[in-house]
Amino acid sequence: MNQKQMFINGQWLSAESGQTRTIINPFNQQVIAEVAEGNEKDTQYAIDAARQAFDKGDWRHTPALERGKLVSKIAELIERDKQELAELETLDTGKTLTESIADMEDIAEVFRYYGGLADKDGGEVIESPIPDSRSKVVREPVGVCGQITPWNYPLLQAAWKIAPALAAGNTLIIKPSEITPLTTIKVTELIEEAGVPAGVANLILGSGAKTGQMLAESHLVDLISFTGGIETGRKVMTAASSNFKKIALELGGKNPNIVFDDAEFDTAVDQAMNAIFFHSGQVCSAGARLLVQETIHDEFVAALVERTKQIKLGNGFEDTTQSGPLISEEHREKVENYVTIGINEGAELEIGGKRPKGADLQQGFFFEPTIFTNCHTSMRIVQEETFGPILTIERFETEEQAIQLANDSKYGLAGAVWTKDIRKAERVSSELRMGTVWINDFHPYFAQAPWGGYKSSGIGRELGKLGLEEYTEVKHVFENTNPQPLQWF
Ligand code: TXE
Repeated sequence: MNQKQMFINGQWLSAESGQTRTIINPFNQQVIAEVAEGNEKDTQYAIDAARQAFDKGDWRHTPALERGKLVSKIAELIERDKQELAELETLDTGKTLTESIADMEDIAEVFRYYGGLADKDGGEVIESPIPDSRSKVVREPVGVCGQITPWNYPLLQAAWKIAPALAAGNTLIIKPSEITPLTTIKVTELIEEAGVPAGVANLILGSGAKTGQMLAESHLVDLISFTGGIETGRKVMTAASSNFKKIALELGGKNPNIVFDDAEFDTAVDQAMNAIFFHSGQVCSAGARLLVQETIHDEFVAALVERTKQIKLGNGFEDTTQSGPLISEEHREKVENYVTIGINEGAELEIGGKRPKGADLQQGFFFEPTIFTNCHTSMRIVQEETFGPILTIERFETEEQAIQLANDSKYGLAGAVWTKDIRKAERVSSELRMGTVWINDFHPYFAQAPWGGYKSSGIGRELGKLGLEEYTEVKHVFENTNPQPLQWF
């Protein structure tokens, strides 16, 4: 098996230490790749390359139109290799191929969007209050960007970071999750093929504690963008304070899905399933908390349990599979532990809560879709991100109570409200302290609209115009057109 390498300063390299890491398919634990395992030395080399390319290279002076064309070219190459990329993503994460193909289409769209946006902000002329002067505001690239991505949407998360960083004229070092690096490696090949200059986009592979931590700490890095868990996010933020680098954090959520009794019942049931069980709940915006109005609670739960019994777990490459395995044994143990926590807290287990029995599922990290009722916001299982196929159901009576329960969380990434009464939907959505609110839907996101969280769900926004602005500094340039001595001193 060929070893997959890192990409630093335009060259494909093994780790300086010679170490490698074995990548496995979470569906059957088969080895799918050997990849270089970088450490602090490799990371320093990548940081130096990105620094040099930013400070001494032409990239930041390349006209934005040209940078945009290159970013759009990457979009075309991703589309060309969509099938190969999707298969790699399914091998690496276990998610269904249909989902991976949809991911690749979204990813190409993200590159295309930022390719088009690159030259659209020409700055702003300010009406100066001082006679004989000119004043303008321009946006410039931030500099060297460290980018750390997780394993649930490996290439999608990388795309949200790489595309705007390049479009804005930065140089970057991307560090994918050590357990799912394959599509990021492949897209780096496409970035090279598109003709992005050496040193501008660098890829480092290795453990978060060594490589990621160093990106967050380094004084030569100007911005760190991180998507991952809340505890790691805290470490990244602390490390980033060493030189007050700019930070962007996306730290997940525990997202409420509020269903009123006047909602379209069957659609709300169907979408509540999708909200939580899509990609086995390993989605930062998963609708893991269902809030159902008292009057329809029992009927709604019964319908959900019935539908949950029919979920087909299996190999992501088979057409009949609806949901794949969890990402790793370690993660499955975490999810399993939350079932014990929920039971001990007094939640009622309606379905699931264990590893499935099927003979074809024994080698993979599968976990049954699980539903708890009788849940309250005082429970850890309602407050903490399980990041697995665990749905907790709470009851509410009034609109005010639904809002109060939904907001009773340290997180604030996303939420949804289901009702036919649009005034009520608008009232509730304006009260929810979340970065995204869906009305009569769950999960839609796209390149044009910003994504990010309130409260402990993070800092900053990705996607949309704001996602590009995160990668820029703002400079005010003031010119005195008739300079005179002040005669003060
Ligand atoms: O993520 P980590 P883990 C949540 C989810 C999950 C939990 C832990 O609840 O169960 O996080 O998952 C890199 N300095 N999310 O442990 O550690 C690491 O190499 C710098 C939500 O797998 O956050 C990887 O590239 N970087 C989330 C990235 O951080 C470090 C998606 C994410 O890994 C580092 C995934 C360090 N000290 C998990 N330590 C979401 N927001 O969608 C690790 N890393």
